[in-house]
Amino acid sequence: MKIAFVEPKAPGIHIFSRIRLPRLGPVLLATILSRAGHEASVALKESHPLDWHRLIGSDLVGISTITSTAPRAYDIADRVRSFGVPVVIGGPHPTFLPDEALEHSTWVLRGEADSSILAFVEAVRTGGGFEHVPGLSWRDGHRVVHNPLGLAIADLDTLPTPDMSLIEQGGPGPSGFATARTIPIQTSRGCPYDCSFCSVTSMFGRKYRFRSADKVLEDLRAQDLDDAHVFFYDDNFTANPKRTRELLEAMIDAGVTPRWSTQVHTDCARHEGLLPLMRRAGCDMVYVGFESVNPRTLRLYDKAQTVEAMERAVSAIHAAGISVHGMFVFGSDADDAETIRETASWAKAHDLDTAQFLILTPLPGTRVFEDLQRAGRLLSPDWALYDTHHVVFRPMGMSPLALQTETLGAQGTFYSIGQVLRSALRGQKFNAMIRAYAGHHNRAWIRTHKPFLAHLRALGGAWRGTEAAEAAVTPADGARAAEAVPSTLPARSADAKRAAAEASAA
Ligand code: B12
Ligand code: SF4
Repeated sequence: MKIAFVEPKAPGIHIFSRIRLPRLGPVLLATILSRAGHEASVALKESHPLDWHRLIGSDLVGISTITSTAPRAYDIADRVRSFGVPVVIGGPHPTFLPDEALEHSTWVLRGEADSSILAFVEAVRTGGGFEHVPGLSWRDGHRVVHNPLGLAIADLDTLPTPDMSLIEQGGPGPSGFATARTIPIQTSRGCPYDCSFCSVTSMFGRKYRFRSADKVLEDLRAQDLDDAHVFFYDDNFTANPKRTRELLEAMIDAGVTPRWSTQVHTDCARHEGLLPLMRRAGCDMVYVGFESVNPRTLRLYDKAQTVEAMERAVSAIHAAGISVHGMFVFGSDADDAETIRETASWAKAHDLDTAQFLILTPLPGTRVFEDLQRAGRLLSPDWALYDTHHVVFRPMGMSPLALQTETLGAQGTFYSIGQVLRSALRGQKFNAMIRAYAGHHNRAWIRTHKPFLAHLRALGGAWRGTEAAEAAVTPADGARAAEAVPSTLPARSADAKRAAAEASAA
C-alpha cells in the first residue's frame, strides 16, 4: 500500500520554527512499513509546501501530532478525507484525546504504534480485523470503539534504524543558526521520574527501556557523521547509569564519537565519573530540566530535585567541559513575579550557557492538565496556543498577563544584547549566536503577539477559585476587547541595559 505520513508544522513563530528536526515516530513507522514492502514517505513540518497530489494519491495518510500542532493536523485530515482518502492520526495528543481526533480522522492509533502499525495497515488493506489491533479507536455508527492498548515494545533492539531518506525533500536540516546537520537518534524510552507537567511517562511509561550499545552504534554508523551533531532524543539519557556507561565506553572503543547532546536529570552529577566519560564520548551540551529555584514549585512539579542538587549539577557538568542548556517552567501555584525573577537571576548567576524559559502548559495526559481542567482554570480551547510559549490557564499567584510578561522578561534578560556581547567577549561564538537568535525570537514574538497580550490583559487578575466561566474566553474575544500593548512589557529593558554594562565592564 501507499502510505504517506505527515508531521504538521507548528503554528506561529516558535523558537524551533527554523529547526528541521523530525519526531522519530512517523519516520520509524514509515521504516517498518517500507521494510514490509509498502511504499511509505514522511512530509516533515511542511518546510516545503505539502505535496497534496502525493497525499490524495495515497491509500492511507498517517498524521502525527503533538498538542500545539493538533489544529493543523485536523485541517490536513479534513482536507485529505474530503478526497475520499482514509486518515489515521497518532502521537501524544490523540493518544489522550482520541474522541476529539476522531472528529477529523477515520482511525486513531493510540500509544506507541511500532508493534501495532503492521496489523493496522493489514486491516486497512483487507477491510477487516480492526478489533484485533491494539490501541485502535474508530467510530462504528454512533458508537466509538477503543481497543485496549497493547504492551509497549519491551525490546527496543527489535526496532529498525529510522530511515531518514523516507523524509521528503531530504532529512533533518540545519537549524538556521548552526551550520552542522543535526542527526536525531533515540537510545531509550520512558523515564523513572514522573513530573506533573510532563506527558512522557503517560505515553512511554516509567519503566526505562533502552537499545543495546551495539544497536546504537549501528544507528550511528548508518548516518553520515562528518560535521554532524547527534541529538540523542532520550528524555533522560542517564536514567540507568550502568547502561549509559556501557554505551559510552562502546562508542569510545569503536572510535564513534561525534559531537552530541542530550537531555539529562540533575541526578547525572551523582554518578562518579559519568560526566567526564560523556565528554570523552563526544558530548558537548546537555539539556537539563531545572524548572525553578522555588522549592515549593519543585515539589508541586514532583520534580524530585533540590536547588542544591541543581547547583551541584551545573558545577559538575561545567567541570567536565560540557555546556549546560537550562530548561525552566514558570507558573506553578507557588510562583509569582518574584520567584520567576529569582529563577532567571539564578540562571544568569550560574552561567548557564543557554536557557529556555517556558510557561507551564496543561498538556493532555498530564496531572497538570487534569487538575487545571477539573478546576475550570483553562483559558482557551485553542490547542495551537499550547506550545509552552502562551499562557493558557489562570495562574494562582499572579495574573495571566504577569505570567506571560515575566516569562518574556526572563528570556529577555538572559538573551539581552549585553549577554550576547558577554559571550562574544569570552570567545563563546556559538553561545553568542544562539543568544542573539533567541533574543531576536523573543522580540519578534512580542511584536507579533500584541493582540494575544491584550487578550491576557483583558482577562484581569489571578485565579481566586470563582472564575470557572472564563474557560470559554478565546483569544479573538480578547483581541477585540483591547488593542493596546500592555504597559508591563518593557519590564526587562533595565535589566538588558545592566547586562550590557556588565558586558562592557568584563
Ligand atoms: C525531540 C523532541 C523535540 C525536538 C524536535 C521535535 C519535533 N519535530 O516536534 C524539539 C527540541 C525541536 C522539540 C520541541 C518541542 N517539543 Co518536544 N519532544 C521531543 C522528544 C524528546 C522526542 C520526540 C521523539 O522523536 N520521540 C520518539 C518517538 C518514537 O515517539 P513519537 O514520535 O511520539 O512516536 C510514537 C507514538 O507517538 C506514535 N506515533 C507518532 N506519530 C504517529 C503517527 C501515526 C499515524 C500513528 C499511527 C502513530 C504515531 O507511534 C510512535 C512510535 O511508537 C519528545 C518526548 C518523547 N519521548 O517523545 C518531546 C515532546 C514531543 N515535545 C513536547 C513539546 C511540548 C515540545 C514543544 C511544544 C515545547 C518544548 N519542549 O520546547 C516544542 C514544539 C515543537 C514543535 N513541533 O512545534 C511534548 C509534546 C506533548 C504534547 N502533547 O504536546 C513531548 C512529548 C515531551 C513532553 N515533555 O511531554 N521537541
Ligand atoms: S525528568 Fe524529564 S522526562 Fe522525566 S518525567 Fe520529569 S520532565 Fe518528564
